[in-house]
Amino acid sequence: MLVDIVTVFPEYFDVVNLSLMGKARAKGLLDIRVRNLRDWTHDVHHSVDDTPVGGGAGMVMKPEVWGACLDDLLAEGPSPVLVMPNPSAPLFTQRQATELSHVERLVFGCGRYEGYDARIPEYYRGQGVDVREYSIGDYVLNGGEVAVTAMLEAIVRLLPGFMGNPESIVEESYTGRDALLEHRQYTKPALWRGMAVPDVLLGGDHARVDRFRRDEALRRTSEIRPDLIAALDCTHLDKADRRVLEDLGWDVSGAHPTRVSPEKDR
Ligand code: JDH
Repeated sequence: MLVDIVTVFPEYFDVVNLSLMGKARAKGLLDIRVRNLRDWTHDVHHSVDDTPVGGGAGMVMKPEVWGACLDDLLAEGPSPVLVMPNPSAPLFTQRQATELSHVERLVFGCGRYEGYDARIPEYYRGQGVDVREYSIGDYVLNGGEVAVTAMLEAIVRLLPGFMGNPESIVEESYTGRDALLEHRQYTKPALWRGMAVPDVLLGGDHARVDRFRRDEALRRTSEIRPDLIAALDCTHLDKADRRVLEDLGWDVSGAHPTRVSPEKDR
């Protein structure tokens, strides 16, 4: 996979040389090129931003500099997917990570200030480029760099041959048949500071262990992420699953689980 990252803080991406991403690069699975957006400026101040048209606080990234940069990058290699983090875009999820792990080339554009001129993604879409704007979560960052780092790590760990993953490890939480939070995990010792590991996990009965973990996953997901329960396909639930969910106040007779009664009534 070939990755270009455009940023006004290229040093920020020294992090991609470390740890697992560094290993993927060393293995030849990944080639990351970090570009300084200011290299495409022509004025003495190397400015990349200007005041917002229509007024308002802060500055907005100018389209001309981005245009010059992206034209050059697009002319270079295979046609990429262009990813631009944006706090007001749809959420980046495991689905997007999986999808993007299959592309040959990615170009990430990191905005700063109050964001970038809206015509940048619009222009490249008009040129036939697959442009994706995503947010990594409902909190405010100062720019796209942290978002690109998170997206890239989520994508790169899915590459075949990365982390010793055989063909795909795509069957993980948030994708696949059941998108549940995981059960809690324990290691030795069985008793630590007076706190015991659940007995069933020490018993060696694999069927009981599996059921215990599945029940816990359902209970914890219902409590912490009821949205994930509501998105489950009921046809994928076994008898024991249905019982657990019904005990937790879900109706599992439809296509997807629904709350039997509002939370406040239970
Ligand atoms: C890219 C610049 C800084 C900060 C205005 C927007 C209230 C606009 N999950 C994520 N959070 N933040 C980003 C992100 C932030 C960025 C850029 C991504 C480029 N910035 C910036 C504040 C605003 N703000 C949210 N509204 C609810 C007003 C830009 C991100 C991602 N991905």
